[in-house]
Amino acid sequence: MAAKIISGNEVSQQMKDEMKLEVAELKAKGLQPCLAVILVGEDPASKVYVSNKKKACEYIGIRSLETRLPAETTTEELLKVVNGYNNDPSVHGILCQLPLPKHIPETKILRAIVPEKDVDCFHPFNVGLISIGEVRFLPCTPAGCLELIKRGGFETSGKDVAILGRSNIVGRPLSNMLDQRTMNATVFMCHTKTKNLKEKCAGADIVIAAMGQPEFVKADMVKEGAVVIDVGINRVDAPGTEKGWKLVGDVAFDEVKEKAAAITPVPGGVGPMTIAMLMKNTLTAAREAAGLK
Ligand code: BQF
Repeated sequence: MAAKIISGNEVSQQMKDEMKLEVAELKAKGLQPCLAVILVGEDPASKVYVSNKKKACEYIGIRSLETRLPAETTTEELLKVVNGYNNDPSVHGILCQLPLPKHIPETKILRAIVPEKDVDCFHPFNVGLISIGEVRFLPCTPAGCLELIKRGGFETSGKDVAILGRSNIVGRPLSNMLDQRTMNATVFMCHTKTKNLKEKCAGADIVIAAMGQPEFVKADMVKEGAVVIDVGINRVDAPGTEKGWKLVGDVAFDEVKEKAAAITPVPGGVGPMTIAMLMKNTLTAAREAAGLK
């Protein structure tokens, strides 16, 4: 049985169309949602991500502001920019594109964004809210994974979920969300020191691969009929192609798709959903700032 391919391109497009209508309503009430993006340095992938975010804002009708700073920017200079946006009431969401240059402490910057505008949901206060099941902002990539499961027509309740990777950005918040009473999944977190990882994955109803290893998850690690969500974005050599490289996920797509009930592609899977969820958080921030709902 070949798997259903859950398209993040399609689902995110649908969400963006829904949000477009919502923004039109907010504008009619005199509210113009606004997202501020800070990019430090010249990382080419980061530039693409920032441009994806700006394009999504434009499509939906969210105003977007951008501050580009050189790689040599000091922590103090960056904090000034963050504070400027913190204190600007017309700005509802603020994000600082990661990764930051090595001399800038990420945690210090992420904690400087006021929690009310923390649309990436990286501030420890918002992370804490997630872990106690109080939802304001949703961490974008984890929420994107869950939305793909839901809109793909699959349940989490009573399911065993294997999460590969324990990053603060994906694996950890996902596990915090999935075992809440709203989702009712049983989670096992897998990482480099996990024993019998293959067997643990192969026992799961849902596998979420987020460890950043190209095509790590093979068919023998996946149960027949499982749902497989691929968070990985790895650039690998592809001799003979135009660019000389291609993007692959953390899942060996071609073999796993023959065994799974559903699988997300890379690109066009979780990636575009991350952007859609960021837009959703920005609307939440704007609504809450205006005292709506
Ligand atoms: C797609 C990100 C690692 C580190 C920092 C669409 C994106 C990616 C892929 C995108 C990501 C990854 C983002 C696709 C934002 C997701 O078509 O498959 C969109 O823009 N992302 C980021 O801002 O920072 C990252 C991954």
